Amino acid sequence: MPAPTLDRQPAGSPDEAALQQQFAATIAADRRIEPRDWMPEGYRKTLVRQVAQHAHSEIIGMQPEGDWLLAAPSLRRKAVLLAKVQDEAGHGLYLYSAAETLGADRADLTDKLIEGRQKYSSIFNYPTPSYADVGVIGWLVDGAAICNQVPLCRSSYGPYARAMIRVCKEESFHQRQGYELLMTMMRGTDEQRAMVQESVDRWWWPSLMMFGPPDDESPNTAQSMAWGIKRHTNDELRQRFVDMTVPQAQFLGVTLPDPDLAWDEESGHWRFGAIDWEEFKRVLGGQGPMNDVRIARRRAARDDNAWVVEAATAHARKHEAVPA
Ligand code: FAQ
Repeated sequence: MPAPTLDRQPAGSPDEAALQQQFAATIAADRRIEPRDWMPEGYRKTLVRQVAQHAHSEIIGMQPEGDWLLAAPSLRRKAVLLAKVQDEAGHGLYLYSAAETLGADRADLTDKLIEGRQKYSSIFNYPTPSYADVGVIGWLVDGAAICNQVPLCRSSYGPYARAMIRVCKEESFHQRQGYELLMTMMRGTDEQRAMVQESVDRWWWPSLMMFGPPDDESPNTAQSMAWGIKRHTNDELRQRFVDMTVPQAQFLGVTLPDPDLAWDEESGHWRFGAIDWEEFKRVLGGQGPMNDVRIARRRAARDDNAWVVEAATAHARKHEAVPA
């Protein structure tokens, strides 16, 4: 794919002020910015940061559930899980491709992830010791991802917004398969019901942290919203997720581990207790239960498979060199 022409302006092009004005008008009219369009460097950098973090999350996010592929309890469950984990690889590919339209290099982004210079979602630093975790990840983690990502289908950057449409369709399917798995377990034995509850107890609070820091501690939200990259604040989406999920928990028959969870008639929202932001900071700082394992595996995948990339690249070059 040719590199975008962000910095190259054709001779006789309007000066930067006019380009800036055109960009602002496109955003104000809620139209899309495309790779060929001029964009401020800050806009491009913010998108590369967010899209790369998102892509890394999808790829690292294959690991927690991937751990259950060989131990799924039936062929059907194994096939479903395999399809889901493959979908996550696909989401990573769409997102790395979107980042490439901004001039980023995928191999470079991967290096930055492995060196700790780019982030991935905090949620994937928690372990999956129980098979119920597969269902709870589908229900809560994919559920949170949907809340966060459906508005991104209207993001101002065209390739990101379009990638999100397909990602969201697949995430909805993931969420339903997780919920179906949990419903099946809840109809099973007391031991199975206890497994589901124990898993919900571990994943509930980390799922709320997925939406990012509270609005008054989120350095990027205001600018990202002004640029139409984000459409809602972190707290707005977190509240939307809680409101959506509480009735689902009631229907499932599990208790969410928050004694302060209460319906607020006046606002029409579920009020919830204080999130442990110190834990969030620890996980972001590399001190989560699984940070080291996740990055070590990603590093091994990059290094052990380098020969495949080399071979595929050599093959592609050979074909490029042969005239059609
Ligand atoms: N984890 O100023 P803000 C999925 C960072 S995909 C780690 O609020 P922003 C699918 C943030 O980057 C899940 N870091 O930042 C799946 C920033 O650091 P920086 C991923 C976090 O960007 C399901 C700093 O904190 N989804 O689950 C987190 O405006 C099941 C300050 O934060 C996306 O990436 C966090 N939770 O808002 C796969 C969606 N939160 O970069 C497998 C797209 C914040 O300045 C299985 N991203 N940080 O050093 C977004 O919507 C936004 O980037 C937010 C953060 C909302 C995540």
